[in-house]
Amino acid sequence: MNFVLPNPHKIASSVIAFLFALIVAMQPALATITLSHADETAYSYLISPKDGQTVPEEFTVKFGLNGMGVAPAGVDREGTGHHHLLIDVDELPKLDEPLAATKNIRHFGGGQTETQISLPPGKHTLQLLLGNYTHVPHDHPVLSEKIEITVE
Ligand SMILES: [Cu+2]
Repeated sequence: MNFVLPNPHKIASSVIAFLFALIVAMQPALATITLSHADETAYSYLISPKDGQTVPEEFTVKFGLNGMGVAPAGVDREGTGHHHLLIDVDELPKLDEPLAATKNIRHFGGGQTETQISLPPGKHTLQLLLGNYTHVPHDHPVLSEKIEITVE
C-alpha cells in the first residue's frame, strides 16, 4: 500500500487562507451598522440630581426619558433603548457603534431607570445616552444635557 498522506502544513495554510477570505468577505457587513430609529423629539434627562446640585458621596441618579420606551439590552423593539450614564465624559464616544462599558460609561441593560453611585468629592458631570438593544445610540442620538454636580 502506498498512499500519500496530506501534508499537515498545507492543510493549516489552506484553513488560514479560507478564514482570511471569510474575514475579508465579512468586512462590508461589519462596516454597516443599521442604527435604530429615534424621533427627533425624543430626549432623555436627569430627574435627579439637578444641574448645580451638591450631593453626598453616595447618591441616587434617576433617569428620565421622553418619547421613547425603556427595554432591556437584547430586546429589539422599535422606539426603545436602555440608559447609559456618562460620568465625567468630556468627549462623547462614537455614536454609530456599540458603547464601551467602562467605569465612566455605565450600562443599564436591565432596563433600570435609576441607580445608586459613589463618586469622590469634587465636581463631576453626568449625562445620559440611550443605546439600542446592541448598545448602539440611535440615528437621532437620545442624549441628555450634561449636568455638573458637586460631591462633598
Ligand atoms: Cu448598553
